[in-house]
Amino acid sequence: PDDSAYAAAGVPVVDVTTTGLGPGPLQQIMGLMREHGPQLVRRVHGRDALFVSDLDLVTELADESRFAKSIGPALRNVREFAADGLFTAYNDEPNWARAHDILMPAFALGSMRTYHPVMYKVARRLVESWDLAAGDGSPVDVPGDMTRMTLDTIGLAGFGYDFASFESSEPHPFVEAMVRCLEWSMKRLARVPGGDYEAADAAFRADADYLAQVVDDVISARVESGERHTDDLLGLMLTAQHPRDGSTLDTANIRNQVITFLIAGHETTSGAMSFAMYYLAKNPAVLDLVRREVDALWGDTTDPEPDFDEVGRLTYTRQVLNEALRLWPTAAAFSREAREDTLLGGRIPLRAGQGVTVLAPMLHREPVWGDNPERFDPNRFTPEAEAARSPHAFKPFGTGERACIGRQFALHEATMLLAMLVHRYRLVDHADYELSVKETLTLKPDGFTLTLAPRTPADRLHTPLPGATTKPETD
Ligand code: FDE
Repeated sequence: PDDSAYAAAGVPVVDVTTTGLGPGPLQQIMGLMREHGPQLVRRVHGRDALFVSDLDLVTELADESRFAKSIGPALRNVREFAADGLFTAYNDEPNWARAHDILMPAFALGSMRTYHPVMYKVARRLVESWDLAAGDGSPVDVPGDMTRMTLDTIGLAGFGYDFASFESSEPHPFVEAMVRCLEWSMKRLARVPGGDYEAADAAFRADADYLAQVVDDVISARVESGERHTDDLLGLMLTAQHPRDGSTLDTANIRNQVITFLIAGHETTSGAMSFAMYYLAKNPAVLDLVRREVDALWGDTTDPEPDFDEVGRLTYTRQVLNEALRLWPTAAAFSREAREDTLLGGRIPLRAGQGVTVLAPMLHREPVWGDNPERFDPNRFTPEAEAARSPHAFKPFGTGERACIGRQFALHEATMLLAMLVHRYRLVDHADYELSVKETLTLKPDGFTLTLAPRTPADRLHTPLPGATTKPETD
């Protein structure tokens, strides 16, 4: 549509060419939406992108009969290194459906039982490293360590490969290369016509080649071991046949899937845990309720080993994660495209194939969330509150058939770790941290550190709350 069509539909066009997209393109759009409302076109160097966040339009976009996932400009850039992996495959690429059908069982809730022991083992690595810091009072790098943990977890649980991230004070080179690839994908969106990007592109190529090489090592380690697991992702990819047509994944596609899972499975999850830790450190009353929940389960056990079912009982801890994902959904935007020419909201003209991007952080601050959407309040996720709210008001995992396949995986891993940390440590906001959100396509609290002190048995003596121990008071 041209400007007059947008004007007729009441959609402001905001040209940011003079300022550029800056270091935080998503936060820039959040700012623009606060100023101009929940639908707008961002124009940069003549390139237009339509963003929406109002509940009505997002509800409409979730209708799979009219809309489908769109591989927009950002994901097209990610395709340069993840190709036809699940996240970046086009809807009609045969490898999407093939891989989706083959891998779905590996992400069903029941499969989490298989991954649970590995998740626990890696969580212990983080705890051991944090115990040292608690011992000498040195600060821990929260997002850095969360990223170590999630990379090791997806590596081991998905592919039987150990990145051993806690053995080094630097992030694993795979993580550094991957973050640079994501940054390249993001910065490429802001390119100026006629600019010289040769050096940036060459550096990107080198990083992408390195990622591919690590992944080839992961795959060949498995193949050479001669083991025929079928209970992890790699095992399934190497052996499983499509349930209907018996086809298998080809080698190139397996490589793309491994890259995809290593990327999708760790940056987003570590960001979510980091934001949750941030809000716990800043909200003593919420922290106290999580403590009651974990203490009710584990009491004074020094080294509780959560079992699979216990993680399912950590309902308040899970609410804390959801609330952190509401305010800062770490995969903050997803795009939809019209299947046919249509009018969105009865007025915004969209051509078939034209993309619209949903900005989840602003959807998550819509009026449906009440008067004070900035307030961190896990009670927004009690079962009653959830039942009373549209399912489209909360979309940290995307929507429809292309929604996040790793949701249960991420939530299980994150809930267990948060509970273990809260049970074990007092969290000290020693630097009086002020939130600054770093964007590398995904979101993270930048430079967030805590100091820790071990909790004592005396810390665990709670005055019982009236009623159920894990039921928070409402205010
Ligand atoms: C997916 C996803 C999504 C969608 C996107 C679009 O639509 O475009 C989202 C939003 C997400 N995802 C989010 C998230 C968050 C978190 C924390 C996560 N996520 C996690 C995870 C883990 C893992 C392993 C994963 N994740 C994975 C994944 C995949 C593979 C995908 C693609 C799917 C299809 O089929 O398409 C996703 N994820 Fe996620």
